[in-house]
Amino acid sequence: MVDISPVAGVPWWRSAVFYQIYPWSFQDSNGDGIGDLRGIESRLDYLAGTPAALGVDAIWLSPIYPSPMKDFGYDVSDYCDVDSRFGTLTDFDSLLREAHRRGLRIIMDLVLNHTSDQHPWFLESRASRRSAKADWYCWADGKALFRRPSNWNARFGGSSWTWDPSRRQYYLHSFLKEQPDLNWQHEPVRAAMWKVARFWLDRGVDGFRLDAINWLGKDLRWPNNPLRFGLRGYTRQDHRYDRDQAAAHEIMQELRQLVSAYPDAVLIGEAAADTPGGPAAFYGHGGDELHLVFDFRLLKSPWRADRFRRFLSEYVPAIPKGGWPTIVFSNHDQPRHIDRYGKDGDALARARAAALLLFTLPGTPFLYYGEELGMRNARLRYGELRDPYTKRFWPFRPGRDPARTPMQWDGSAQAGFSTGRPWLPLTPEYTRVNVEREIAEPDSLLHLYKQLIALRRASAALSCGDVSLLETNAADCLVYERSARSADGRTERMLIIVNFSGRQLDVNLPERVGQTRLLLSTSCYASQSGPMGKQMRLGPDEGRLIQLDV
Ligand code: TEU
Ligand code: CA
Repeated sequence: MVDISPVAGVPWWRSAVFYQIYPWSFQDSNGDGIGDLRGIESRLDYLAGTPAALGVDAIWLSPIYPSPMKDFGYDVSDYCDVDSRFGTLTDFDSLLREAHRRGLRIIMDLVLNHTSDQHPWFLESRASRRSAKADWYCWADGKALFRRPSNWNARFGGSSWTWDPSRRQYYLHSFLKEQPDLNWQHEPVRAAMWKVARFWLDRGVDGFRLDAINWLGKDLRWPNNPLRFGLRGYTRQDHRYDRDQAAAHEIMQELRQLVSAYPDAVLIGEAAADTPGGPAAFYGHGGDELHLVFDFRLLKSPWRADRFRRFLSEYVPAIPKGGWPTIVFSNHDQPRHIDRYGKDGDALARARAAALLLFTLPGTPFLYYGEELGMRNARLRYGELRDPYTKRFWPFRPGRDPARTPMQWDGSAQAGFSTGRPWLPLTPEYTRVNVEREIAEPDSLLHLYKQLIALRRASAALSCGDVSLLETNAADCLVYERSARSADGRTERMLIIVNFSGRQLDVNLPERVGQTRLLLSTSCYASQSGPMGKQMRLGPDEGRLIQLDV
């Protein structure tokens, strides 16, 4: 058994289900084709607080701050306000109040590594080498005439250095050139950003998702990155010096200290999957950094039992004591998992089995809006694209716009998202794949999500129990047990079996599993729930949730 959590006194974010809202795309309230805060507020009943609701516990809002939107909000020009496209601070307070009234928490997205080039801090910093904010960003002289300070490449293509004619120096940008990197070794930068964190915590938000934290530590002497084999600029170098330096951990420790004054606030970090030590490094030692860290190795994995097995046998045990895993299959940066898993098989069957994994693997699940419906990646023409990263690598990389299309509420024009023309097109499936339709269909993916969330909520074993991996005869099946001792001293045990193959499989369970009772099958064709034996036949891509010792 991997002991990963005490059952009693579990902090809310360990047993919670998070729902990521991409503000551009959830609900438009004023017909301009762009989602907004009033729109989100009008849809809260869908998420929580009523018996019909999905039943999630917290919303992660991708950035809503004023922004030139070069990176759709991840280029912030004012950290303490709301972009006028999305509404006002008053709208935000109202949204937070209404969410809290339903027992729904809200966490903000905090972009620490960089600001927009239109942020007043950068405007001042770039104005002159003698300005009060001269050292707030990463400025450097060229190595020689017309030579950049280093060979560093930006995540979104091209060099990380751009020449600024007014300062006659280069500035560093790890992403777009409109996203200059802050200098975190400069104390006033930290003080300013911690003031931002307090601004939102004092307003009542429940924590932060921290953007791109492994970029915070870099070598300010700008040594060249060693080269390696790769297909394009960014992967052709080993990012030894432009990210992943130890300084990021100090910064996280400082933030954790600050947040400890707000006992219920959660810190969730986004670190690239290939950061040294893996994402687990950001839990710190003895719980002195982040509460949760995204693990993108599942987010990038195909539909294969061995990959998910590795999650249980390697990734989870690597998490230091006091840490807790996250389960995330989709987000705003990657193609939706229904298409990733379904590439060479039955997409819907796999999305259903994946839902079982999402809510029963040990860790805090993160849903990306619309995945509960089975929303697909949109096939967009070049002229329809909005995201500069997607445009730059189109059509060679799938990019991000295909997973950012408007939420599909119903079968009417614009899917109930807007009365105007949406900022990105709807997926063509929306007349079939939408909330209204799936509420009416008992076998829908939406109902399965709801059912699983409810089962998870009622079960200490599923929400925060221990986990152990079971070996069986079937390598294409993942079999694991979750267990927890309840207050009356009884042990609750749940068995999860997922068939990752597109074929029927016979699985022999070890004798020691005891009595079994089927609680749920992800297959629409499966037989009724009830008692079952040690040998079972699973349908293609079928997942089962089984109660033990009943
Ligand atoms: O992403 C950081 C990150 O790791 C990206 O390189 C990601 O892999 C990329 O989007 C390719 O799919 C965060 C945000 O999630 C992303 O939306 C922002 O664009 C980026 O930071 C810059 O703020
Ligand atoms: Ca709007």
